Amino acid sequence: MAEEKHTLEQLKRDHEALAQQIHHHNHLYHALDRPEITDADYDALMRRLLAIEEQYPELATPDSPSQRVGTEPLSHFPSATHANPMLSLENAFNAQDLKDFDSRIRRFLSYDKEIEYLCEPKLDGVAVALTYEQGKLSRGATRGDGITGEDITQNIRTIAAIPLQLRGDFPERLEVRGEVYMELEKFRELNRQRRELGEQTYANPRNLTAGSLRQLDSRLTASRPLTISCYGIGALSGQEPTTHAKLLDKLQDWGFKVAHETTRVAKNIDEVIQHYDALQNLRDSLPYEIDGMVVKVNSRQLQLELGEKSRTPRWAIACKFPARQEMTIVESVRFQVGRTGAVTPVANLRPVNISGVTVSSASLHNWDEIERLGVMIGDTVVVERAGDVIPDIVRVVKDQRDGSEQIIPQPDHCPACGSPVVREAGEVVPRCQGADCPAKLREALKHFSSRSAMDIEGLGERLIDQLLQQKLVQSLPDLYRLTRADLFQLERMGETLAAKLLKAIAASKQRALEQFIYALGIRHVGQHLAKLLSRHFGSLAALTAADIDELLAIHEIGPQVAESVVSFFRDRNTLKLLEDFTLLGVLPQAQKTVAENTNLKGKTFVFTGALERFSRKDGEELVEKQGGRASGSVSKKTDYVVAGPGAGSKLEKAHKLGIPILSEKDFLALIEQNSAGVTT
Ligand code: I6G
Repeated sequence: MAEEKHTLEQLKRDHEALAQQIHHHNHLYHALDRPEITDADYDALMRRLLAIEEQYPELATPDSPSQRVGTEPLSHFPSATHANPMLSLENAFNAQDLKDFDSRIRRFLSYDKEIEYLCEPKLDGVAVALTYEQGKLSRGATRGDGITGEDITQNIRTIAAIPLQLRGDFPERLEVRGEVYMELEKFRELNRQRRELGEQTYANPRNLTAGSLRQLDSRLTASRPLTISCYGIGALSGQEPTTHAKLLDKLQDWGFKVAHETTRVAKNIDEVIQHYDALQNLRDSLPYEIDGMVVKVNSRQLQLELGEKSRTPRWAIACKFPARQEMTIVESVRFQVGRTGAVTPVANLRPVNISGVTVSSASLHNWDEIERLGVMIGDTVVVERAGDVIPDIVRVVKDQRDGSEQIIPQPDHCPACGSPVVREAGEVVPRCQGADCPAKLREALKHFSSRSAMDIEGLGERLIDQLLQQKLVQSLPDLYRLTRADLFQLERMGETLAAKLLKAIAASKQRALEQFIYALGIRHVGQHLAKLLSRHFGSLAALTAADIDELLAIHEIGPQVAESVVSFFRDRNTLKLLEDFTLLGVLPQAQKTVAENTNLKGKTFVFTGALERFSRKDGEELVEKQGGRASGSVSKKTDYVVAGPGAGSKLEKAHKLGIPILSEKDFLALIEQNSAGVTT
């Protein structure tokens, strides 16, 4: 009994230490953008924490970093009344509006000195209010109508940049306000993956953020790369900072992410106008979408004197940027074939300049979207640049029609290989059925060599096109058959470049299993699920052999993904592909768990009874791989006994000594949690 208590106390301490470490690294990575450890080391810390919580679920408290992964779905969101209303902002559109704002303020205050302002970017996201009690996140709510929003705490907890526990000398009670958003690069990557899969792409990062926050299943929210920028408070116990700039510094000290890099103090309204122009020039190079600049009186004292009107503070204004929309004409429509054969329509536009960028094509997404817009060839349309690299058609200007417009046809043959295309029930796009479609192969190669997949440096679109033209590559494994002599046939290919490319191709043979799974381009399996599958199965062989039930048993995997994975690995072409890869030495590496980072480290295991699910030797090997010890006899030093049917005296002795007894299943679960991804 004493031993068991000792183990529990120790695990609690380990858990606390791990949670603190994870919170710390989370903060460095997500709030400060200054990581100090690798992703793999971070994952290892998380796995150790999860393994402890698996054994002692009571340790999975709401402020545990494990809560970032989401929990059971809700039936609805409870309503959440704000302690103080979440106000909106008045709008300004130009320098004159800003000057008028300054004059109004000075008149109201009868102030003849210059007013200092703080200029902040207005991120295009979703406003939330985060409540902290005794430093712990207790509620996350949407703005709603400003008085009452929705309680989305479960979803808020999944956002890594939102602290679950405050740092430093935080106040007893605090309500922070901020904008949840998605970085453009993350948004584009998601859309790129969806486009390849022939799935409906998202219109802009804001809509995707709003949709992600409104998921009743927080596990889905957890899979979306959301982040936050905090800009104010709704309530604060204790002393308030004297300026808004100091408040932002405080927020950062307490662990929140603030948009420091684009926030400026302005001595007077003329400087505000300069910042507005400068920020507008920066707009296209920022990693997130902004739709304006928020100007606030910096002094908290003056803010209090100015107070608020019915729904807006007098001391702040949002100076909007012009919408990035223009009108142009759809001249024709072309069809693109993706990696999975999805045929998607793209509008060729009469070139138009939208805030400094010439736009000559727009995504039409699919035929549902064409129908929704009612767009035809020859139509005048409003086009918007809104986050995605490919602009969107917002609407058709129907009163510009003269009757010459033509319906956009749905192709019945693949524009690349001429094979029939079929649109299956429930699908929004038709797909090319050709097994040897060059367009599919081109896209598959692009995907396979991309950074998140096999990361083959130097193998870009241009080179892929050359390799295909010369018929040097006719399948994915062909990449690993390329020789120097082959490459020399290509235009502008010298000794150095060829050597570099061959080296990069060879290096990719050892990529992580999760990258390889992603690179295979299994339908519905993006980076996140590839990682999950890699962790769960640990080897390609195990994944290939998995059946639907095994896949469905994995948290986050539903019938659509399970069926897609099974049918992919049952396909004869896939088996041939995998065989070729193996013969060519492409041996993806499951992530090795560092023995130091497991909670089996230093623990002694005894196996007894008839083991049915693995041999004793395998069990002992697993323990040793994780830094533990296997022993043949039970003593006070034994930490766990793994008992199968028919266990006798060893089990009895373990009971007497109060040693935890694990079934084979418990043991496997412990190993699974602990070693997700260990090569066995
Ligand atoms: O909706 C908002 C976005 C950004 C804001 C805001 C903001 O500051 C950067 N600030 C205030 C004071 C309010 N709404 C009410």
